[in-house]
Amino acid sequence: MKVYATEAIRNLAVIGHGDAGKTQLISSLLYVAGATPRWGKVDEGTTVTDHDEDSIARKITLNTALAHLEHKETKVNLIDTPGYAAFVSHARPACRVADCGVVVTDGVKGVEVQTEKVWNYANEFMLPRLMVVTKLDKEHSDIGIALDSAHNVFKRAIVPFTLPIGKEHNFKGIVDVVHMKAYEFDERGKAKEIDIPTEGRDVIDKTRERLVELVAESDDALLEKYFDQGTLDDSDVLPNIGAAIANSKLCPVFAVSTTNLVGLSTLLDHIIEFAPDPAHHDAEHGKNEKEEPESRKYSSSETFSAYCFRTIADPFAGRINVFKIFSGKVGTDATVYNSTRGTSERLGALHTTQGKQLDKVPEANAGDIIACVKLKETQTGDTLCDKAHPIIYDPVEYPEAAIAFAIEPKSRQDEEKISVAIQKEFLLAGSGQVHVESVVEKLKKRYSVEVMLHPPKVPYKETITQRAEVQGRHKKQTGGRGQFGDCKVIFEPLPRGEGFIFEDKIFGGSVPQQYRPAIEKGIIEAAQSGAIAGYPLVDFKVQLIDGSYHNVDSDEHSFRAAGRKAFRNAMEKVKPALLEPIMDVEITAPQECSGDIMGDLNSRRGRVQGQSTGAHGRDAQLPIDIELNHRRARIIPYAVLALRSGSGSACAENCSASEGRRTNPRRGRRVIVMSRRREQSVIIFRVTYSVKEIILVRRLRKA
Ligand SMILES: Nc1nc2c(ncn2[C@@H]2O[C@H](COP(=O)(O)OP(=O)(O)OP(=O)(O)O)[C@@H](O)[C@H]2O)c(=O)[nH]1
Ligand SMILES: [Mg+2]
Repeated sequence: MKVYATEAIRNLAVIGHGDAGKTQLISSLLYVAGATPRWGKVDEGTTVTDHDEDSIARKITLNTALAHLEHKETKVNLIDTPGYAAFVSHARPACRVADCGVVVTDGVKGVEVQTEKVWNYANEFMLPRLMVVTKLDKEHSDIGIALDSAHNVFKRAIVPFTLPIGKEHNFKGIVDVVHMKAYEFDERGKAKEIDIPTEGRDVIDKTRERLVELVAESDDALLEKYFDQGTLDDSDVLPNIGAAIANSKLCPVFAVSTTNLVGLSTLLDHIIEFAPDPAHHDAEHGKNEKEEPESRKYSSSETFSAYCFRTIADPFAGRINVFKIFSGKVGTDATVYNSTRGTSERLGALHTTQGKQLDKVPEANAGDIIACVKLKETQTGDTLCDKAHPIIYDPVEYPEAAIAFAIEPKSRQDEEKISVAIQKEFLLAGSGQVHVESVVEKLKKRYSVEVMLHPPKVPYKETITQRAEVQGRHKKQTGGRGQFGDCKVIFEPLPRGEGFIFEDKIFGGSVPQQYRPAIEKGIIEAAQSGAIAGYPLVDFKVQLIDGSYHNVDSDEHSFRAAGRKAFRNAMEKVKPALLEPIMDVEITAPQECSGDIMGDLNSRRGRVQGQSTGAHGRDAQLPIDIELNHRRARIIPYAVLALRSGSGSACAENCSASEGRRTNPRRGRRVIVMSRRREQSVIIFRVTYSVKEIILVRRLRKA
C-alpha cells in the first residue's frame, strides 16, 4: 500500500442518527472511488464497515469501523460510527481523531435525536464538519426538510454546496453551487456534465449568493472587499472555502442518493478540495510525564506520537489497536514508548484497515490512521510516542454504563468457559439493553458460552446529612511495642456530586505531619463499605482539627485505624442516608402515547420537569427506569416498560439507555427514543427522578 504525506490525507468521521445511511454512504463512496470492486450494500450484508456477524444480522453499526479510498491522489480515511442510541457514544472517540465530521442526515426525516447528540460530540472536539443528506431518491424526501431542521437545531452557517436536480425517484443529478456546474450520474456513479437546469434557477442563485456571503463573513479582509464590491470573485471565494470550513464558519451540505450513486463523485471532489487535512490543527496538546503541557504539530518532522482510539478483539488476528499519528512518522518494527503505561512496545507491521481486511504499509506519516496487531499492553486511550520525547494525550472518556445485568451461566460447562471469555466478570454492563444483548450474542458465537441475564441491583450510594465532631482513638497494648493513634475530626455533608474532601486544619504538631495522610486513608477505606447497607459513602467533607500521638507507639498503621474508628463513631451522629441513583431522562414519543407515559412516570416517582411538542426531537435525549417498589430494587429498561404500559410495541425496539448517573449531572442523562415515525408530531418529556433518601432508609431498616 502507498504512503501518503500529511497534506494528502483526509480523516472523516461519518456520524449521524441510526439508519440515516452512514454505512451505505461509505460503502457507495468506496465503490465510486474504485476502492472496492464490488458495491457493498447494507441490506445484503456486504458492506466493508458493517463486517462483524452481529452488525450484518442486525443491519446496524455496533462499533466504529474503518475504511479508506484514494481520490485525486489523496487518501480519504472514513470512520464509520454507530447512530443507534445504545452505541452512539462510540462516535465520540471518532470525533476526537477525525479532522472533519460528515454529518449524515436522512432526506425524509431530517435532523433526528442522535444527529444532535453527535453534533454535540463534534462541538466538544471543535470538529469542522459537512453535512450529507441521503435518501433523496425516496418518496417524501426533500432536501428542504433536512436544511430547515438543521438551521433550526444547529443555528450554524449551513449552506448547500450541491442541490438536487429532480425529486424522489427522478433525482438523477446535482448542481454544484460552488463551481456553478451541473452533473448527471451513470449507474457506476460517474459524473457527466450537463447544463444547469433553468427550472429552480432562482434557488440556485440564492444559494450561491448565500455561499459567497458566508465566505465573506469568515474573514475580515474578505468582508471589507465584499462590502466594497457587493460580491466576491471566484478567485476570492474558492481558495477561502477550505479555511471557512476548517474554522467552523461554514458547514456545506451535499445532496446524495447512496443507493443510486447520485452526487457521490462530486462529494468526493469537494472533500479533496475543501475538507481540512490533519495539518490544519495548530497542534495536539498533551502533557509530559511531569504533568507539564506539551504539544506536537501535525508534521512528519516532529517527534513521533500517536493516540490509540480503538481496540478490536479479532478472533483470528488477536487484538488490533487503531491509532492516529498525531506527529512525526513511524515505520515497520519501530520500538515506541507507551507513555500512558510507561512501557515499551514493538509495533511490528503497520496496516491500513479496509473493514476487517488489514493491508501492510511500510511507514506512515503524521495525520494518518494505522492499525497494529498483538501489541503487549496498549489499550484504547493510550499514547504511543518517542521515549526520548514523551507526551501523553488525554484519553477520550467513555460514558459510564447505563445498564447492567447479572449473568448466570446456563450450564456447568458454560461456567468454565465464561471465566475464560470474560475473566470472571459476572456483571455485564453496557449503554443499553441492545448493547448488552450483543455482547451476550458474541459470547455465544465466539466462545460458545450461553448465559442468562438477570436484572441487576441498583448501584446505591450512601451519604451523610448532618455535621458532627468526633474522635477516633486507636490504642493497643499487647506486650512489646503498642499501637497508638488519635484524631479529632469534623464530618460535614457536601452537595451531590462533590465526592470526598479532606482538609488538614491542624495548627501545630498535635499529630505529626507524616501520619495525617494515614488518617485520611483510614476514613476513605471505611467509607467504601458505607454506614447503612454496605454501599460506598460519598459527598462528605472531613476536617482534621486535632489529635495526639505517642513517641514510640504511633505509626502509620495506628493512625489509619484511628481514621477508621473516627468514621465509625461519626456514623452514629451524622444521620447517614441512602442515595438512590437518579437520572435525567428525556423521552421522545408520539403524542398519542403521552397519557400512558405520563401515568407511568408518575407511578414511578418520576418528576416531569417540562414538555415540548415539535416535529423533531429537539433536546431529546434518553431511557431507563428505576423501579423501587420491589425490595430488591431493579433497573428496568424503558423498552420493556413501554411495552408493558401499552405505549405501543412500535416504540419499544428503539428504546435504549445511555450514560451517566446522578453524581455527575452533566453526564447523568438517558436517552429514549420511542418512535422513529418522524411524520408524526412528537412529545418530549423532561423528567428527573426524585430522590427520597430519608424515607428510603427507613423503609430499608424496617425490612
Ligand atoms: N433509498 C435509499 N436508501 C438508503 C440510502 N442510504 C441508506 N439507505 C438505506 O437505509 C438503511 C440504513 O442504512 P445504513 O447505511 O445502515 O444506516 P446507518 O446510518 O449506517 O445506520 P446505523 O449504523 O444503525 O447507525 C439501509 O436499508 C440502506 O439501504 C439512500 O440514499 N437511498
Ligand atoms: Mg451504520
